[in-house]
Amino acid sequence: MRTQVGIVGAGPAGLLLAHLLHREGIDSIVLEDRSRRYVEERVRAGLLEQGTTEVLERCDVGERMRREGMVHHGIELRFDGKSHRIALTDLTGRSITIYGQQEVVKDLIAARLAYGGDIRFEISEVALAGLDGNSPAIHCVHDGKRLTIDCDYIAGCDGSHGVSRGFIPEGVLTHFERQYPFAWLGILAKAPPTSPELIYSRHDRGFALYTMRSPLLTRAYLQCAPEEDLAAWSDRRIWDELHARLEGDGGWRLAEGEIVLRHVTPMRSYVCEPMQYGRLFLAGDAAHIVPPTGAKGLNLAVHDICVLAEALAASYRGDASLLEGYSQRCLKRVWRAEHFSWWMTSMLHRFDGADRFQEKLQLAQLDYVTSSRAAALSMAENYVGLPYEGERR
Ligand code: RFL
Ligand code: PHB
Repeated sequence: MRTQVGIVGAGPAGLLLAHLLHREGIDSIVLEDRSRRYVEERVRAGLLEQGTTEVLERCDVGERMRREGMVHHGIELRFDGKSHRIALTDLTGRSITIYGQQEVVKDLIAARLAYGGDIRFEISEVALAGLDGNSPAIHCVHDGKRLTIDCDYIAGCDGSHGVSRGFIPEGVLTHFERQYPFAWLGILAKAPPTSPELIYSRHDRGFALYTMRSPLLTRAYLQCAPEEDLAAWSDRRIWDELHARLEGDGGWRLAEGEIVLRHVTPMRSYVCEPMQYGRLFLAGDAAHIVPPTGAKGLNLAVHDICVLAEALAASYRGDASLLEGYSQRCLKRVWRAEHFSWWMTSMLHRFDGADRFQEKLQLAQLDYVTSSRAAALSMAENYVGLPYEGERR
């Protein structure tokens, strides 16, 4: 088999790349190791920057998002029992949208199938070959048969546990990494959100985040230990902890409901440089991870893909310079988001063993961000997403 671009992974990165390439008349095959149902039901991110929603709308996959997405103009930071609003739109002129990542994935799969695009689910044994030559290939097994797909280029969009990056020879990549001494226990509950905006709460019992998916679904996260045993968390314990960490003096109360999903997410920062080797280009979580406190992972993946799709299209028109500069162009935004995500994480979480001095520093920073317009603006412009290169505000 032959295609122009072989894409490993049908997460948001791989699916958006296939879609943008199709609009440029470039052929691709998407290879995914999970089932369609699994990827369409995997609950993860929910917060889309305005730049991300604009990309999805421009390429005609934003219609349902426009109808069902919840546009937000501010967030609340809560500490010392009090709430402080960061007026994102007043400060930056931009907004954010709550729309589940799995909904984005469903929309992209539907768009691809509608034009007869090739996506193969439940493939296994992916191996990449010939990356440093002119005709790389993907070997894999699909429906019990061995397949070889010859390509011009390969996109490694297979996330943080993917295999693509592992086919780059030893010594080529530099890895930058930070582990955090805590994780998030995430839930999805059939409970109507009682706050119109997201609440990020720094609390002596640990960080908590209150968010949502729809007028009927609450999503929430609690800081927990990295090796936390989910079995030790009854529904009652989860709700009690959310009440304790999120409800302040103002009288606001969250609503409880049936918990339909719970999971523990480790917190990690990671970047590999460069994000390319020969004819292989890594994008999204395959190349970099951020802790979810800044809500940047999916948004970064979308930016990588916009840069990559444009560069691939230019190379088919005879200009390979954008492809050569792919990694450099992405990494500028990646490192800004790495810093912002680390900064949000450090400011809002409880660090076991931290002394009173460190706690006072966290509170001083929160006080500054919520009382100085300059500091609030700096936080807000990072949170809503800095402009894409060449874009003006
Ligand atoms: P994905 O989504 O992990 O997709 C990779 C795909 O590759 C497949 N795969 C393979 N396929 C073939 N062969 C193999 N050997 C393969 N190995 C893996 C996988 O099955 C999968 O389908 O990566 P992608 O596309 O780069 O997208 C990245 C995002 O998923 C991720 O950054 C976000 O979910 C991060 N994130 C958030 N990002 C935001 O921008 N806003 C948020 O509000 C936000 N909240 C979150 C988050 C991530 C979270 N968790 C669970 C990590 C909240 C949480 C709790
Ligand atoms: C979410 O809605 O799942 C979400 C929102 C903001 C974050 C992380 C996750 O920082």
